[in-house]
Amino acid sequence: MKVEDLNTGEKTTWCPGCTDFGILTSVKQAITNLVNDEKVKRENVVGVSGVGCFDKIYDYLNINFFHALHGRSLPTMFGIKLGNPELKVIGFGGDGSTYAEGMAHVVHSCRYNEDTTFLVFDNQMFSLTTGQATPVSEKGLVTPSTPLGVHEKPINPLALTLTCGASFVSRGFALDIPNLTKLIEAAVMHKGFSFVEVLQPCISYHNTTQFIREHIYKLENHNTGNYEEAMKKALEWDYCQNENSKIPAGIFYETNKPIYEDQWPHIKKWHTVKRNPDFRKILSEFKK
Ligand SMILES: Cc1ncc(C[n+]2csc(CCOP(=O)(O)OP(=O)(O)O)c2C)c(N)n1
Ligand code: SF4
Repeated sequence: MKVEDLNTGEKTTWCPGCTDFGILTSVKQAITNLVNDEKVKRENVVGVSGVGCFDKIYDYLNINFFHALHGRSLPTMFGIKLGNPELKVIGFGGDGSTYAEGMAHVVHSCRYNEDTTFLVFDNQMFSLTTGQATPVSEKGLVTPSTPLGVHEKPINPLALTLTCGASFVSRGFALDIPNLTKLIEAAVMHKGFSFVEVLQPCISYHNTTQFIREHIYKLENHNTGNYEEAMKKALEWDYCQNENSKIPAGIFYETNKPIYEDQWPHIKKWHTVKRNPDFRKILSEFKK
């Protein structure tokens, strides 16, 4: 399989130069590598996205795809996985929709540890709606929704997902395609809930490209099995733009623990059972 086989031919409507293109390229390369290495079957890959600039990836990626509601990628991914545990589910979210409207789902996907992969395109901004502050926007940021500046400290999604029990916690950068590709491959192959934060500067409303380039560094000699070390690294950057900020990238934490599907063996057979539901009867019950 070639990377180009994943093209859809759709015209892209992201702003020219948007760093979302870097994530799209990495996702395509990662899927191609996994399929060619026979680790994943292409027909078993299912993408899920919500609503935001990031979500347009479903138009540009030629795989099975479900376009869910704003902030609801995670429960949709969970439902697809439960419906057919043989599928490799890769979900996409924006920081706004994920940590504002959809926050509760983050907590529970980490707890359930279902075997899915979730990429958050983190531009610290609600970009599609022209640049309002999100729960990860830095303190003091002036936007149309925060004319006096953001008052609260940003949440730290890596510390949060670690706390909630995610078994794979990582951070990549949209403009570092080789490392992001490797990270996505590792996340997809990890058995359990894989959380991938992708720093994705929005060049139109919140251009942090230079800041991230200057402060990001690759995690090396880091013990990914050590929870305390992972938490220490997660807290190293507070999502604000300080001169002395250090932004670690790579796999922070990876551990094996029971996945949701394995605790309920009977669900593994659900998708093989032939059902013939009487939809008229079901609908009539709701009309009562
Ligand atoms: C429940 C609900 N709330 C708000 C919106 C409006 N809305 C659509 S896209 C969007 C911004 C998305 O921001 P984010 O998830 O960070 O993705 P980005 O556009 O930055 O990629 C908002 C607020 C909506 N569609 N549905
Ligand atoms: S608004 Fe920002 S995130 Fe959206 S397409 Fe343009 S540059 Fe990309």
